[in-house]
Amino acid sequence: MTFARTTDPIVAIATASGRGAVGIVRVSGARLAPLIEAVCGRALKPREATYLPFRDAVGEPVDHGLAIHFPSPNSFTGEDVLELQAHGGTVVLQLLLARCLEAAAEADPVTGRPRLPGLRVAEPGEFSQRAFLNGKIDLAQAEAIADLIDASTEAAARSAGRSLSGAFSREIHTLRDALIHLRMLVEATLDFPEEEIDFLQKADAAGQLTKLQSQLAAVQQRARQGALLREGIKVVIAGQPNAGKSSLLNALAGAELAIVSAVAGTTRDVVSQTIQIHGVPLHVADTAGLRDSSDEVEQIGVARAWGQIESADAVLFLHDLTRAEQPDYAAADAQILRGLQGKLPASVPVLDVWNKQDAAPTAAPARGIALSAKTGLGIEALRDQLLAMAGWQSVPEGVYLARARHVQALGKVETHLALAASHLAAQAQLLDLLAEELRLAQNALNEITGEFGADDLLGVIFSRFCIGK
Ligand SMILES: Nc1nc2c(ncn2[C@@H]2O[C@H](COP(=O)(O)OP(=O)(O)OP(=O)(O)O)[C@@H](O)[C@H]2O)c(=O)[nH]1
Ligand SMILES: [Mg+2]
Repeated sequence: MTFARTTDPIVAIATASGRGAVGIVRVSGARLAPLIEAVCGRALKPREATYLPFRDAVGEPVDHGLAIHFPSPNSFTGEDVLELQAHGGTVVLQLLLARCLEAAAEADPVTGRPRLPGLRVAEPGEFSQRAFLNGKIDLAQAEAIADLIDASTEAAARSAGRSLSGAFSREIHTLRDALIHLRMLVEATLDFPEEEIDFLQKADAAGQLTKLQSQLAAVQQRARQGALLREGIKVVIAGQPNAGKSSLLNALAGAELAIVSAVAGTTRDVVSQTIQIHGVPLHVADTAGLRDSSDEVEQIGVARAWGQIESADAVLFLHDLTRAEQPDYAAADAQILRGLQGKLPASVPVLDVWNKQDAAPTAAPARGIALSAKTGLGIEALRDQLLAMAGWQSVPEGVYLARARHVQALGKVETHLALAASHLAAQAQLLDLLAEELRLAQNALNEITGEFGADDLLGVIFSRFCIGK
């Protein structure tokens, strides 16, 4: 969708496709009264549900249901909105949608002009886009709507709800207000250069900036947690054949997803499953055992395993404790470790997991954790470790769902504030540069709530919405 600030009236089926008890057709635009008259056969009281037949062109009922009129500006989009709640069949809703389009084009008996000129089917996200453009919600809230719909865990849904209610936006506004205050101070000083040092010192500009930085750090932490809830991380289980990788995936998932057998080289294809730990989605991939093989299919499996490892956010390097002390086993593990170190950036954690503790006579080596995929011993400890590897910390005040975009923008603010601090601390107090960094910091903050921003950015965000939202 290209981002156009059109005000054409729009219509869409707002509920999911398929069969359901109730389905909703939603219309938004200016002055819907003539359309309402045609489809509902009467005027509607504002914000009151009325049970009536929806009428076709000759007045025959298409369906019976509830009609609600939300006159502008007290509606989701800020425009006039009509909601028709009909029976939730695909055909019924399509008929109703078609009827709205048809009625819009019909000549109004009073004016002789179309009842609702230009009514068209909405683009994905266009209702939310209008809500944003009409100041009903800010950009972070609009994104939270999509995130709430897409949420795959309860924790994600709760934090999306928190963002939607404006908790995240309020924190951004608090930061912005503090930043504006500081900017005014600096800009004022620029106008009276002879007093500059004294003035900024008296107002404790440095103290204000430090406080702003620590407030930002707190918001960044919660936003990072929110992004984690939304996106999760990818965990790859790797190791030699027979180490128990498939058994571990099954133990983590609590289901027999991957084939387990005593035959080395059982797993060929990657088997992936998303599990939740405290609401954080972890996308866990079981891979083929890593070894040189002359079997063509196994070779492909091993190549796929390395492909998975390269895209991992964290790796569980599995070892068989019952064989760990055998020299050739240790040598093969050492070779795999070199491979891991060669392919993974330093930021990707690799956890050594010593499996088959139930059957192992020896104590586990000091690094990593020991467990038994078979008995479940140590699996809870692994879950906690996985959360820590994902960077999860439970934060006291609750997380709001954030996106990678928000985390990036906050990172930009951080950079500009750090530069501002260095200009302020410099002997000569580089006030012009200081002012500029503060301005850039504020721009980055505004990107989050969309108080201003490039139109193409808005287009990208809203086009990922579903139609009718
Ligand atoms: N005693 C014991 N046996 C285990 C444990 N975990 C796995 N095994 C056994 O080890 C063998 C290999 O297990 P898998 O889970 O198939 O191992 P894998 O690493 O997926 O093997 P490949 O797919 O061939 O690479 C099976 O016979 C399992 O029953 C464990 O914790 N304790
Ligand atoms: Mg396997």
